[in-house]
Amino acid sequence: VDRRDAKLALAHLAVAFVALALGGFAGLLQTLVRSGKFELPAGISYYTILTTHGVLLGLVLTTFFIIGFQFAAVCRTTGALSSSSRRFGWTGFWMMTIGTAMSAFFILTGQAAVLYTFYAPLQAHAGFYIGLTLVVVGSWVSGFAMFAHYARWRKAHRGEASPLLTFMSVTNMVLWLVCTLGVAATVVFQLIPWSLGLTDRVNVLLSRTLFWYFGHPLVYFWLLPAYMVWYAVIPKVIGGKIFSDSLARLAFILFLLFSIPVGFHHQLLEPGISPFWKYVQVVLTFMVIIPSLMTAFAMFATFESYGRAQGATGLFGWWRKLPWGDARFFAPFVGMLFFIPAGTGGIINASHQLNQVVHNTIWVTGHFHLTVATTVILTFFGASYWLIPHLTGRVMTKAMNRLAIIQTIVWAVGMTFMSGSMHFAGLLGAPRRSAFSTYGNSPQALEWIPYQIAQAVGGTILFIGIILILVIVINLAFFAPKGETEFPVAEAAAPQERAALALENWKLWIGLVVALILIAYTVPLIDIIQNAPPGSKGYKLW
Ligand code: HAS
Repeated sequence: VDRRDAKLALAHLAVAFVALALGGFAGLLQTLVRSGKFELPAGISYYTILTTHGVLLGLVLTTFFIIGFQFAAVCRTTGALSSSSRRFGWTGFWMMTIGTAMSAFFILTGQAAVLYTFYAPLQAHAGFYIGLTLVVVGSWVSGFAMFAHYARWRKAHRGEASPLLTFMSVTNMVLWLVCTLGVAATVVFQLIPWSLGLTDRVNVLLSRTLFWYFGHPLVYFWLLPAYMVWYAVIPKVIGGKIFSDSLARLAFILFLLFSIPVGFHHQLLEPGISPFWKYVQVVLTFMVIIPSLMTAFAMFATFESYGRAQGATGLFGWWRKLPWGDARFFAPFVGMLFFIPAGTGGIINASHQLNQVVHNTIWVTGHFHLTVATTVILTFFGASYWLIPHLTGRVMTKAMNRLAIIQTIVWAVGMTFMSGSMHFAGLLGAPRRSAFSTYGNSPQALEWIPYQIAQAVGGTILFIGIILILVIVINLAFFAPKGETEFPVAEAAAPQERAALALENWKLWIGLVVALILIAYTVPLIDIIQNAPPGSKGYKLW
């Protein structure tokens, strides 16, 4: 990656890891509060801490890491950015950073205890929403920088399919652009005027629906960069090849098509949406599981083909050929393993009837700590082990590699305790998003306490994991020996098939995305607007 583009990518990663440090500390405090053994000092509210945690880790860490990683991936595979694209990239970065600082100020001063989903009728200070708007608009500016770069490359390479990592980054940015339109609409047209006092009431169902139009594809915006590493980088790290370039591209296009028109599976218990449209979106949710199953298949195929090429025999002989001592492989692999129960949990959530058992319980918190906070984040950590030294012109030492293996194990153990006990407590009815309470010593609530203590144990182990990753990242950025580290990109096992070109027919795919969104959302949105009750005046927790 060109030195100037490396700086841009590094700036994004730096903000991401600062967010990890602060958000991780807030997470530790939360699990301690919920154990019932600790109280926050100086009247700090549990919800201030919970909002800090969710916004910094769920929204800031992810968005900054992903945009930084994608800039690096695009430049690695299609060359340096033009000076105007780079300028746009920096403009986007500063808009996002200023927006984050603004929102963080209002959260930390207790004026935005609205959690990371900022559902109405909870109301925050207008500055919080304006800060978030800057983050989203900044990410669009960066997205346009990437699109312009991609368009320039395509013009110069007519009739060729773009390199896999560039294609994947562009697909993920298109997904982001289309889905953030929903959150931008609710923030700009509903929440900002309402929090400024320009409108008196807010249509709660409309704002939640627009949020989830964005909120579900958001989770795939997090997942797809992890899949980029699995498909295009891991085969190279282990010494193998990409099982199928076209399969990988098709999986990404399926995510683009099916990840947006499914927001209702977060609103299955919400009145005001007809069961028919919930059913339609549940069916579409089951469609979006398919590209993950394709990915599982492709990963097994990659590992097995590599193992057999190394002489492995039998059904699982390949297992012994994998490079277990290499943290660049080990961390993402543990992420893959955790995705098996994590994805199964997602399928349970999406099953309309089972959702009634788990909705709004801490099971859901357990689910997303397995998905984003294990599968995705361990893959991001694994990527950092080559990406940061590649960008800073350094090499990872053996000692740091060993520490990274320990970090992965610590994370896996901490998360097994924390997320495992969240799943069990959820099945016993423990609500999510609540501070410690025995609910008047009700026998039901007393049953949850041992699980809450297990969560605090897991949370503490995870916090040790955060300290370890920060030590490694700081070492890789500033202290590791100077040298050259490769940005590993694998070759496809078979030469690119013709399908790759068809999968870059954006008019077709974006047209289909729009059609699916219109089918899934037009009638329900008309219903929500036409049958709207007077709306809520809102509640402030400050
Ligand atoms: Fe989810 C709630 C359904 C995936 C994140 N989800 C959430 C929330 C978050 C989140 C943050 O239908 C909470 C939002 C809130 O605050 O309210 N989710 C799904 C489904 C999937 C799914 C069907 N979720 C994710 C991913 C996330 C994420 C990915 C983040 C990155 N989720 C739901 C539903 C709710 C929900 C409902 C609402 C619940 C409620 O009521 O509030 C699917 O995409 C999952 C498909 C995945 C698989 C797994 C494939 C396995 C692979 C690994 C292969 C392993 C290998 C290694 C190769 C089918 C690819 C193996 C080696 C060996 C040796 C074994």
